[in-house]
Amino acid sequence: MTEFATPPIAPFAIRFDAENATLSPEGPTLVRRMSDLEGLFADHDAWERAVADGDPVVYSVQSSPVPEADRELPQSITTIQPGTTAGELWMTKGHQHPNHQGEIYLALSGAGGLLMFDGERAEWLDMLPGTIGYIPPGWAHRSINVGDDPYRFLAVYPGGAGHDYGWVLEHGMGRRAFAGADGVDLRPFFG
Ligand code: M6P
Ligand code: ZN
Repeated sequence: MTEFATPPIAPFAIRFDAENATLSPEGPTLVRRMSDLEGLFADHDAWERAVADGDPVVYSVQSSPVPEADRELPQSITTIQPGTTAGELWMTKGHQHPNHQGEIYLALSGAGGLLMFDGERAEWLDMLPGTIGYIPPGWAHRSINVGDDPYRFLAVYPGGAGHDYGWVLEHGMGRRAFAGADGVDLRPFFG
């Protein structure tokens, strides 16, 4: 048997309920409201008004009980509500993995986009149910709801990957996604 400094958890089954987009047994659930997204929307005044006007839930992340620890492989289901703030589509905070590890997303329902940025290049993937979006090492990633219904996706990532949110605040995400007349309108991040 392999020896580990920190013993991994024992094998177990996780039930994925596709209709309700839940994992059971359940791990922690994270809820992010508008007030948790300071500095992320281009229009700061509009963000402030949205916080004052009910501080809506923008997205939630339900995890399985697999811990975020080295060598483990946690999963989570993220649900982003439909909406815009001064035209900018509702989105996750977005993060970089400090050790530049990869990650995969599987779109479950609704219509989304996966925006990735490596500091120079920006890439956009349309995420419709059944699409696996591959996030290569070194690409910061943000998910966006581009439709009128909640957008849900399953994420699987290395437990030691971490979440560097400061990287996104410092470098941006290359593009911003706005609701356009014919779908998503991708604009330069700064300016
Ligand atoms: C996915 C995974 C999680 C992440 C979540 C929300 O479920 O990538 O690790 O936490 O999306 O994204 P963020 O952390 O950028 O708010
Ligand atoms: Zn990640």
